[in-house]
Amino acid sequence: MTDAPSVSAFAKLDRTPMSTDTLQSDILGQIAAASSPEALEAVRVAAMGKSGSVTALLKTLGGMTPEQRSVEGPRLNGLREAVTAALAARKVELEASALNARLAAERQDITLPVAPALTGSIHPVSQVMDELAEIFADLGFAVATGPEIEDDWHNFSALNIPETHPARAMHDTFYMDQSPPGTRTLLRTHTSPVQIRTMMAQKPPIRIIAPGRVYRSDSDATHTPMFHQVEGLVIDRNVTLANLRWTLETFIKAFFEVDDVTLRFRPSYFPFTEPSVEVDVGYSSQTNKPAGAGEADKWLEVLGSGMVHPRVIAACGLDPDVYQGFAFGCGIDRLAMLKYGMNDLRPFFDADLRWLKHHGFSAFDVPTLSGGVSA
Ligand code: 2U9
Repeated sequence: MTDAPSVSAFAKLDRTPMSTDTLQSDILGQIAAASSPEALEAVRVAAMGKSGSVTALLKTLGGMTPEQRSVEGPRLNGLREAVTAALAARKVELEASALNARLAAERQDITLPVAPALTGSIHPVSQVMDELAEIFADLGFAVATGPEIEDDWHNFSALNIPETHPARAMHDTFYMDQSPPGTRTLLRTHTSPVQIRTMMAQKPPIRIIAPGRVYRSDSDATHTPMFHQVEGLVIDRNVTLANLRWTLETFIKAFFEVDDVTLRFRPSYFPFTEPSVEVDVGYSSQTNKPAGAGEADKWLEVLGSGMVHPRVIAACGLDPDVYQGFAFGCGIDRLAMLKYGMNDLRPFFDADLRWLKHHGFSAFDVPTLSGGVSA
């Protein structure tokens, strides 16, 4: 049963054209005077709500004669539209002034000196980078760096990844321009171009690690579009897979600070190494740390590696019959997660002080091998 007002209800409202105009200007005045979203909502309910003044008038249309309706319909709809538009416009104004008030209240002068309570800590990624540099320095490796904006050739072609190679698609590359393949610039997808540049600029023996930011178009709990990698390269005469194995074993023991760590070397494939080897670490779900044969109950992949492909050595202008080498690569963020028991990659880049307070390191905690790298 509907309760459409009758003509008499319409009559009872004693509506004249003047009273509609008065009502409209009265409501518009109330809207303009509303100084908060709550006050505006009260005006809206009083006018347009179920028992609102405008709603009551609109209901009278149902009881009118066609002649009355043809006159009153457009007038009342005009009233409704004017009130609706004024409500929407005032809402936008109130929201904008609330935002401005909040921005003014929360204004920070970033040129002021940092308050003692906010003094920073070392980010876990920086801590791990320092630990890596310390461990590899002890093994005779220098730290090498290079540009983050690279070209096709240094990022792909020199690494035996030709234009048609599926690895180019696999890397989800961020290209910087639309130039033809071969001359395009891109955000480096790995730190390998640093090793290419080093091989082209220095004579062997070469022993370097290349830590730094890399970029791939990928995002979920374990992937971020920017992440950190460390890669290592050794080039000399008479370098063998045994040298690779010893180096990685020594590194992993020092990094995880576990002497009897168990490692598994699995055959794999990368275009830039042949043979290629992936390295898994035995892990204890009890301690959430790498463990010896007795306690480890699962394998976790930590590294990719292999003997540098002869074509890569030749691309850098060296004779692959004289020089060989090994290379390895791993995600620094992943190393930090494994070592310090974090399970989500995204907070690494949120700049959340609570997370940093929990996981950060004191600036005085400089990693040293003698003190234990993370002591
Ligand atoms: C040169 C020659 C060879 C570097 C290597 C890997 C294997 C590898 C991935 C691990 C996880 C990258 O962060 S990740 O996605 N890397 O598995 N990287 S060998 O090989 C090179 C590099 C440079 C001149």
